[in-house]
Amino acid sequence: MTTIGATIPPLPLLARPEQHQQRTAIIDSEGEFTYGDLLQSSAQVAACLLDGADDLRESRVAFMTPPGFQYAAVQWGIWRGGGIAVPLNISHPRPELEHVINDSGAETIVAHPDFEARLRRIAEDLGLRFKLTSTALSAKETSLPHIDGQRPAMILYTSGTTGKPKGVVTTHHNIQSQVTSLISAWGWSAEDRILHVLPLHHVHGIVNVLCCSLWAGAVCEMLPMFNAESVWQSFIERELTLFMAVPTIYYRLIEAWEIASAERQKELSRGSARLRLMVSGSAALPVSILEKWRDITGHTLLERYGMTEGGMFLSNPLHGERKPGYVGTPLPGVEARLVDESGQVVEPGTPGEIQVRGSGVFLEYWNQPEATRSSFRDGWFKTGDIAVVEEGSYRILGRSNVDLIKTGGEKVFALEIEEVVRTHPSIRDCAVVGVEDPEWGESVSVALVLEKGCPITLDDLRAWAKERLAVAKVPKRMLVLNELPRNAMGKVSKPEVAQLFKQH
Ligand code: MCA
Ligand code: AMP
Repeated sequence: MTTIGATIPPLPLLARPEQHQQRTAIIDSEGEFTYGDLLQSSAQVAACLLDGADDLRESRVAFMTPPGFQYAAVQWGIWRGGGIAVPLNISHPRPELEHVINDSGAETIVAHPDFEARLRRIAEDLGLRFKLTSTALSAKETSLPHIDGQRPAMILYTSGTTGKPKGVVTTHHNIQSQVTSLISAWGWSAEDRILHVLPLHHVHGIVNVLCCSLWAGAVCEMLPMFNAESVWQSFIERELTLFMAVPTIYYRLIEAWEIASAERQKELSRGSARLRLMVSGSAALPVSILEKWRDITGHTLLERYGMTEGGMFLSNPLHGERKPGYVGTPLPGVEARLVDESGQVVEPGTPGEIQVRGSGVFLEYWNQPEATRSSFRDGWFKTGDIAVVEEGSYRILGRSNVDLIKTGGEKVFALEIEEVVRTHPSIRDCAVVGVEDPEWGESVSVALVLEKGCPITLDDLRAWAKERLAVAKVPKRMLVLNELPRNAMGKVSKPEVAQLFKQH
């Protein structure tokens, strides 16, 4: 593709490619694309979405593409047209997709032809405008609106402590702050080349990897999905400098290294040692994984801590000691404090809830003013994570809500899963807990009380649940009980349920 003079937008993230039009921005399974290609294609997507209008005026556009150049072209096209980007999870079953599309009030769905069958149907049923990426990417360019950085840019769905996942709204300025903080903390430059293996509906994959890479003028090499062998092969074959992933991915990479021959192990280790930085986050990094990875690759993983509601908050240093089991100190542009239950800042060495503020912190939960209000105190965002500061570095101790589970880097809410599982005709009652797991961090585990004469296997339950719930929410372990353990108030005792799983 060649650039045919796309209008350069004033938003800093989208304007930066002007400096390196001819340089490679993205490499994916379909080929290599320059920053000029990205400017041109995103202008075409914007023109297609505008369809004669002068501004999308914050209309929500839900979109689904495989990881690759088209994802970035659509995301930027939505932004350049004045819309709000709502990325869809490619592995979601229909009910989860419908929740995101309905809740965000999306008026348009954009889909890569690979996903046409699933999404055209939903668009027709819900009466929404439907566009294929193949159509959008061949539209004729038009003039594009001026976009103010205060305008909402993106809605990402995240499980919270009530109900179904909530839409987290970030503005262009929020995203820019999240990006520039990491660019300076982790020393990004145009010389970087990052391997992208993460899903593109979370901050980790969208902001930390894709947007930072594009801001820096670096090269982002996108694999169609995570696969341990492909990642190791890329470490050997490609001239990579950066890699970022969740602990489960490092666990899988270690597993693959361990079953390789001694000769192959040496080759894999040499390949990975050439990178300049490897980062872990989205869930606690077990010290055992950090140590094993150091033995294999020579890299001490840089662990950092963040949240959909504000990007990255705390990080170990790029230069200097990375303390195993700790998530470091506030990133540039982030203020953090620990607070007790009465709202007082705790004494050093005392555990408290992490609260943060800064220009990267989100605008609001979409259409949920009460949830937005109650998640802030005096301008500080309440993360719900409990930590302690020791020798200047934060150590995460857990979460204030036991019903939030982190599995493979995905946050899921036990009560939401229970509500769905209870609708199974063979199930009278259930309780979902997260049980410590070396691969997944925590694994979603369900204790069931069955209707009389209605046996059910874990395979049956998983197959049934996969049609209704995101893969991460589908229970991995199951226990059948005569009744659920309850406390004196009659409330299900989750610690006792978790204990029963440990005993089994
Ligand atoms: C897949 N499965 C899962 C998960 N993912 N089960 C529990 N938790 C999960 N996260 C299911 C599959 O459906 C499959 O079921 C079985 O587990 C094994 O599938 P497999 O193909 O081996 O797994 P995978 O597809 O390779 O996925 C594992 C993964 C993936 C690569 C670790 O979960 C992943 O990409 N996680 C990263 C999520 C992430 O980016 N989180 C960031 C959000 P069956 O065997 O029945 O078919 S947090 C965030 O953004 C904040 C800001 C932050 O701090 O970063
Ligand atoms: P999400 O809401 O999916 O963005 O997940 C954010 C949550 O992931 C945080 O509130 C933490 O509970 C957890 N998290 C992210 N990074 C880390 C980390 N390095 N250590 C422990 N927990 C983490």
